[in-house]
Amino acid sequence: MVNVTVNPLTRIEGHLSVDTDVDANGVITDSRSSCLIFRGFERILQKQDPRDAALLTQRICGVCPISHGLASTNALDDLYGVADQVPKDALVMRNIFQGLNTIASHATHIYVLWGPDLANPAYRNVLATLGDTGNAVWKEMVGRFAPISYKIDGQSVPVGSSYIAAIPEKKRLQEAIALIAGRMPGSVSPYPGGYTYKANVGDIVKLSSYYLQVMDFVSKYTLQVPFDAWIANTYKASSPQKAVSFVVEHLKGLVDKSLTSNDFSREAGWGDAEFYAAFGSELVGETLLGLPASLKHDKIGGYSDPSKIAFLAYGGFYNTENGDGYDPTSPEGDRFQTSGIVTGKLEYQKFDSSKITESVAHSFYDDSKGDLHPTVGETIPFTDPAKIDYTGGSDSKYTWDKAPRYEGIPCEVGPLSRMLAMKEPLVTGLALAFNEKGYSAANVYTRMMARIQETVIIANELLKWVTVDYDPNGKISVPIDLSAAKNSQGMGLWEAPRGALGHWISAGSDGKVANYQAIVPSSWNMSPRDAAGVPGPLEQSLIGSKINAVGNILGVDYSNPVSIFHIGRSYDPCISCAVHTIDLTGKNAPNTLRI
Ligand code: NFE
Repeated sequence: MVNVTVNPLTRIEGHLSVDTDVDANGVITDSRSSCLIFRGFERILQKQDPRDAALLTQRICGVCPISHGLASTNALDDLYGVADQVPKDALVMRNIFQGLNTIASHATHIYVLWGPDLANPAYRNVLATLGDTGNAVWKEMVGRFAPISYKIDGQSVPVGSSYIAAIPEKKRLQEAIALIAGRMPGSVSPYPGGYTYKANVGDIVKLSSYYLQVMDFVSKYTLQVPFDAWIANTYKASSPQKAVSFVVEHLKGLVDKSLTSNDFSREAGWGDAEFYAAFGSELVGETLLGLPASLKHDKIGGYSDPSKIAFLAYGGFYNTENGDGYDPTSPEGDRFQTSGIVTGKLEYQKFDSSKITESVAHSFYDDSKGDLHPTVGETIPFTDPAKIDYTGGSDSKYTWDKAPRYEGIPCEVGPLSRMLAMKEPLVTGLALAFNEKGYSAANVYTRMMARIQETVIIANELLKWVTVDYDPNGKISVPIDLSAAKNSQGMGLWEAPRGALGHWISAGSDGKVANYQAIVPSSWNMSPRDAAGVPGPLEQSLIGSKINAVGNILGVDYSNPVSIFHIGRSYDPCISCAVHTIDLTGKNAPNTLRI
């Protein structure tokens, strides 16, 4: 057994250590996910004016401040008892605000954070089985995704084209957000009872122009078919099977073109042969696309035991067809992206927020009260350094992340869970196809496809929110009664780019914050073992995967565990969010952490 630790896992937000035990065949037999920063926002919020929570929680993270601002605003709408009165136009503005952030976050992740792994030198060896064509494919991957310039065969290849293109795209989207939110990050526009800025006709015209540029980027770098055709044949397809067939036929054409014509000069994106060559699972690569069997791999980032995992979505974006007001408990139908629980076997259940608990048995917190619902949750750092133990054993404490559970089950959250919960045809079709063949419905491939598909869907809805649903002459807020906060509670359920985000607030008899708990997407995905010893989603998805899984032909290279990179990054982790300080010693390696 060899211990392979990736610490820190880079190109994510914050400090995550991924620690694995790997056997002689390169198969991961055990894993630990350690979030090595502590930030203490939940404690900072105590005794504050509740209204400041929507501003302060945006400082949890510079990537998804809007999500924290809106989750907090939802909790405040509930606390002040005005959720059922928030005007429709304020809800539309909040949707536009979040939609722009989600697209910016996904574009950054796909092209700047995750994509560069496709330029890993290991792929040159994999693709060498395709001879000159394979080498050409690898050069294209480097040319597309490399974050630094490379030399290939003595020739310099500049920094990747899609990597470079995504950066100004993010800048443009940040500008669009600032247009309707004053600034980004750290906006003052989400406010209980509504939204503080009423976009005017000029803003709508400018937002439409930003939108057209986003569409151009998505069509050119991601889809390679006209946007409307993609929407009609996937998102609006009459069945999951039809959506999958459309994409498979599209891919076959691209694979044929790439592998036969040796034409790699296209400005292309994720629909390309190389993505599927690199990620050619038996289903997608070999069975559907006819790629060589040597490119098959068994499992990258899937779950071995479907009874120990579920997919959770709280529901994102208000359903503006419902008019004014919304339900803070997020029942199905209240949100554009519906709430729901999908089991590891793809069975659907209704979501019930009372079933959420957090365990801190293996986290650096006082665990004397056992598992707690977030309305009574605590964030009390433990004080016994002797308990620090990164082995993952039954008494070990190895992370600042807590372990959220739904009815005791670890849950994956994020685009894949959202697409499954809303029964989006393409992603549902892919998940069903994997499931039917005995593979985990969730893996690196379906996670990334879900993120791409969600970008397209939100871009589609964004235009409707901006040009159809929003009325610049409408009402943008209702007043709140500050005394209503006294001895009141609020729950804000929302969807951040990385998944289900919940804020829970309780105010005391003085109307000030008595308790505040945030359970964020990366708390779920990066969670450690719980009191029952069940590993979190990232930990489970690593166990059973090969560190050099791609193609089964890499051999075992402990020094370049490329699939740990792919799997870890496929969740788009954000540790700043998950733990909401830094280690007081300033040293973050596991065996040097002291408090
Ligand atoms: Ni810091 Fe966040 C998002 C939230 S984290 S990026 O999206 O909430 O998992």
